[in-house]
Parts: sequence; structure tokens; C-alpha cells
Amino acid sequence: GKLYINEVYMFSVDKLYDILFTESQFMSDFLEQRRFSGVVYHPWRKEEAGNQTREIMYTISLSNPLAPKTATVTETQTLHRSSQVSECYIIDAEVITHDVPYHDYFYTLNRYMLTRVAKNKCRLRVSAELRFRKHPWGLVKGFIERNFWSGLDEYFRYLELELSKVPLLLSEHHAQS
Ligand code: YK8
Repeated sequence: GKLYINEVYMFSVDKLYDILFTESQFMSDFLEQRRFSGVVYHPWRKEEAGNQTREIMYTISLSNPLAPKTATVTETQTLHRSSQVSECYIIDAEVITHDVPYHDYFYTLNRYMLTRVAKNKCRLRVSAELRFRKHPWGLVKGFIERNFWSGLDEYFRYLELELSKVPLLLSEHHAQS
């Protein structure tokens, strides 16, 4: 896998969880700016192993000349049972992009680790993996890999940028009240 984000933020780990994994204002603004549409959240469900899972569906806009203009996505998030409120949250997100060329060959596995550093301080680590469901031949594999990593690079660079603005918004909010 590739480590995309490894950052410390000056707010609580619960706040970070709310921002990223509930239907927060941050997430709806972020998804809108990224031109995600038709977002449907299914509720969290308990699994036998003690983990919780949910599905999120949406449509993304693509600018890759080799791909269609839009593609539907299914994201299955698993909140790991070792997660503990105010301490740590581990979420795996399996992302399947339908409609793109070779979509049946690969999927994405993203791992989000949110940990408490202090009362109002937390760390976020995000890593991503490209996984193959079928074995493509060399040329196709290289083609998928190039397009895959460039798309992900852009997404997580933007997520990190937007997250870095959150403490600023909070302090502005305090200044007003
Ligand atoms: C999630 C990985 C690959 C895919 C895309 C595929 C093009 C393939 C084209 C050819 C478009 C939000 C990505 C980036 C779409 C967006 C996906 C997101 C960012 C010609 C082979 C969606 C995280 C995520 C995971 C995988 C990303 C796709 O929360 O290049």
C-alpha cells in the first residue's frame, strides 16, 4: 500500500471521525467540490465478528479522456471492532468503480486510522492499495496502475488540503461567538 496522509490535527479524534464518517457539512462540501453526485448512505450494520459495515453509493465525474464522463461507485466501509470512542477508529473502505475501462479487474482498499494524541489533538493516517480481482496482462496492468494512482493522488492531496483548513474554521467560529 501507499501512505497518503499522516498528519496531526488540533481537534479531538471524535471530531475527526464526525468530519469524515458522518454526513457532515465538511463531507458534503468536499464531495460537491469534487463533483460527486447522488450520494446515498446506507446505515451502519453490526456484523457477526463485531465489526460494523455500511455502503455508500455515488456518481463521480471523470476528466480522463480514456474513461466515460461519469462512473458509479460503491464504497463499503468497515468500522473495525477494535475501534474505541475518544481513542481510535479504524475504517477500511473497499471502493469499486463501475463503468470505467477494466473496472472488473481491480478495486481499491483504503485504510483510515484515526488516533487520539491528546484531548484536542489527533492523528490521521490514510493508506491505499490497488487490488486485482483478475490477472491482467502486463500492458493492461501498467495502464490500470498509472491511471489508478494518478486519480488517487489527486483525491487525497485535495482531502489533506481541505482538512488542513478545519482548525482555521473552528477558531473563526470561536472568534464570532
Ligand atoms: C473514495 C481509483 C481509480 C479511479 C479512476 C479509474 C480510471 C481508470 C481508467 C482506465 C477514475 C472516493 C478513481 C481515481 C476514481 C475515484 C476513487 C475514489 C477517490 C482507463 C483504466 C472515490 C476513494 C476512491 C478510491 C478509488 C478512486 C478510483 O472514497 O482513476
